This record gives sequence, structure tokens and C-alpha cells, in this order.
Amino acid sequence: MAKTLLITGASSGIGAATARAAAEAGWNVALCARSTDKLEKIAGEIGDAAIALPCDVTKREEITDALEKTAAHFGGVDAVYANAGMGVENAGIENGDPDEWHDMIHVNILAVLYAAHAAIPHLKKTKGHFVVTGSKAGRDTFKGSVYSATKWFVHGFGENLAEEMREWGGRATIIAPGMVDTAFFDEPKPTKIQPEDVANAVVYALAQPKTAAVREVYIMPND
Ligand code: NJP
Repeated sequence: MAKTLLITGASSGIGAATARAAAEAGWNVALCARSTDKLEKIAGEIGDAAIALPCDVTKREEITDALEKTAAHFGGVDAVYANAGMGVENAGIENGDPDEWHDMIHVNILAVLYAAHAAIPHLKKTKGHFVVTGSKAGRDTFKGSVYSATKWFVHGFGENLAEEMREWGGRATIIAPGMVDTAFFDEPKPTKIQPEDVANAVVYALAQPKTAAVREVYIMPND
């Protein structure tokens, strides 16, 4: 029977590419983001193996509900990819905007915790897998970057979660890309990592036998 993956931030970029790659690899995919029209278009392209579940990841009840609906629709949840994330317009601390930090921390940190908390009861049943999008920015120092600091959190949390999940046979993986050519940036970045490259890394981590827990995949552009 096909396994099921719920993806947040599935309406564009890395999440949309992962939905397509995972479906190609035989997974059912549940697509979560706020843009209903984009989700429905991607789900329509994939077909019966996909459902669109509009969801704001900063609202705990919405991600909890999306997981329940996924389990009801496909018969269970084998993996969750907490990928939704955002940056800020105003870089640095001195010139930063605390309101922007608040929104970013909600999406990049708290919503990852909400997704993990809501996912564990489902993943425990399947000895499943939690994947989260970290960053090169979460393994390196960037002058005054609060975004980078949110991704440092993701890396620390992902490692700690992996240790908790290991107790019952679950696995957790951090995907750490450098610059990816997505709507995250205003200008196209054709020589940088392509969203499909990151999607391949997610599918690789999910495809490993139970004896191998891929804890992190670190991908850099090669230009
Ligand atoms: O960017 P983009 P990426 N509730 O803007 C969703 C990390 N990363 O694919 O709600 C639910 O195309 C948003 O959907 P919508 C980055 O930090 C990137 O590059 O419809 N969903 C969209 O689907 C992030 O964690 C680079 O607006 C929410 C998605 O998030 C991940 O990669 C490098 C939401 C953003 O897609 C995917 O970003 C790196 C909410 N409240 C890490 N807020 C890079 N691009 O260079 C946002 O190291 N979304």
C-alpha cells in the first residue's frame, strides 16, 4: 500500500517540487499551505494520490485538522515534511522590524513545533518520519540575521526530535539547503539549487531502510 506524506508550504518552491517528486516515487501526498488555488492546481496535476488541505501552519487547530483529514483520507500518515517558512524584508538587528520577527518566528519555529506535536500521534502508529527544512543559514553565521537564528533553532530541534522519535522506531531528518531558486527571492536564481534538487533529497531520506536514519541532508549550489 502507498505511504502517505503531508507537506507544509506545498503551494510553491521546495514544497510543491517535493509533492511532485514524492508522488512520482509512489507516495500519497497531502498538500498544506494558505493558497487554496495553488494547492488545488498542484493536487489536480498529481491526481488521486494528492489532496489539497488549505492550512495556516501558525494555527494549531488547522495543522491538527489537516493531519486528521490526511489520516482519514489515505488511512494513515507515514511522514510529515514541515517545510513552510519565511524570511524578512528588513535585515539585521539594528534595522530589523520586531513585528516581522514575531511573524517569522511564529512560522519558522512555533509552527514547526505545532506540526511535530500534532504529527507524533500519527507517526507513532506508523513508526514514521518527520522531515523539516533547515538551512545553510542554520549551520553558519550571517551578520545580524534573525532568519538564520530561526534555522539554528530548527537544526537543534530536529536533532533533539530525532532522539525522541528513535525510542519508538521513528526518524527525523533536517534538510539544509543553500540558496534555492524559489519565490523566497524576488529575482530568479537559475544557477542556484533547484527546488527539484531539494525534493530529491527529501525522497532519498524517506526511502532509506529502517536501519538507516538520515539525520541531515546538506545541499549547496555548485556555481
Ligand atoms: O520558498 P517559497 P521556499 N501557513 O516562498 C508557505 C527554506 N529555505 O520553497 O501559505 C502555511 O516558494 C507558503 O505558502 P502560502 C525556507 O525558509 C529556502 O524556498 O500559500 N504555509 C509557501 O508554500 C522555507 O522553510 C531557501 O503562502 C505557509 C512556502 O511556505 C522552505 O525552504 C534556502 C505559511 C514558502 O515557499 C521553503 O521555502 C534555505 C503559513 N503561515 C531554506 N507561511 C531558499 N529558497 O534559498 C508561508 O536554506 N507558507
